[in-house]
Amino acid sequence: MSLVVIVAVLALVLPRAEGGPDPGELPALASSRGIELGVAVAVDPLRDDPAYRDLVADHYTSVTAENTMKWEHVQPERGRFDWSGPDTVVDFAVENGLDVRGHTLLWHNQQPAWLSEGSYDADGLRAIMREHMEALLGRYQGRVSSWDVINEPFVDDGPELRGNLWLDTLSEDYIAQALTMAHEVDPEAELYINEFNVEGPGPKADALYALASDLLERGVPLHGVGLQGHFVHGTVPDDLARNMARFSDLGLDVEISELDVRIPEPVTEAAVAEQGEEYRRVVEACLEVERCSGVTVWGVTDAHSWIPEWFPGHDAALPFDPSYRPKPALNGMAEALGRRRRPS
Ligand code: 9MR
Repeated sequence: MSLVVIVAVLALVLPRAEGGPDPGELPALASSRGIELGVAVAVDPLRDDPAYRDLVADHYTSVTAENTMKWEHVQPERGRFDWSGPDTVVDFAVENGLDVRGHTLLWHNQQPAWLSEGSYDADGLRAIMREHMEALLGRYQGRVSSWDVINEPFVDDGPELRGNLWLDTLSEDYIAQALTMAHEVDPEAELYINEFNVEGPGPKADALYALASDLLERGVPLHGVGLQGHFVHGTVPDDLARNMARFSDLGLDVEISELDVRIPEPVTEAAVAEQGEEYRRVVEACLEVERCSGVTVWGVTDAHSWIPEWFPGHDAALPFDPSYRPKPALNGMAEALGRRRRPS
């Protein structure tokens, strides 16, 4: 191989040094700034792919199970629990000194048919909720530090609460009831509401703010809000920090819980470079906010992302490419963590 080829290959393979610290320092930098840098993981590559495991362990401080802790996987039939996937994630995290965000308890998607198609009165549904929480939160108590208790409670684009099994059966109070129950089951866990399209200010973000304020006033055990952060390249809000700060000012932790920045095809080198700036800005926004507890990226590499399947015509949303090479997004996060101090 000629020198030119070797240099070209190294340039592709090695993390770029310019513009910030080595991405290998990401976990130490995040810890020194007092935030988690997390990533959503899938069970199969975690079991079968050592390079995938290394990417996670070498660059992040926490993991979220992308799918395997959801109700349809954990309790596919009433009273029958499958711990194989969740155990894989939690064992991996413990072995590598990573924290675990629990995702998710009450959601309108990925429910098993016995649950979504069953018909229950309020007491019956509350009993099901308790069985599920006692099994899941109970099993991982002390190893899963926070839970998305409520996922996506508002309709996609609006401020109205979403009709779902829980709301239809238990009324709007289902949110308070679920948080209270989760706190009874695991009093140490940080309990979150997680939502999308609420990252910048707007009517849906205002509705989440009003809901959180009301729950806190009533003494309901809510500890944080997750703003998911599924962004389209070019539209990452400028006022992310301002919107996050008002939740922080309520005394809540606030995090970017599912960050990705999808790029409309054709994906150009320029767009990938700009995406690096967008990832930098998101981490900077978190660092500007006193109670921002972290940023979690929604998937390890572009080969594992949910984007191409769900948004045909978009791709390349994550900090590693399909060949596991680091992208400017990884450097962008390192750059933000390397230079931005937290407010005192
Ligand atoms: O990334 C997840 C994807 O693999 C699943 O097919 C999908 C099913 O609904 O859920 C995705 O994760 C979602 C997360 O749990 C909640 N916020 C939106 C995420 C993307 O849809």
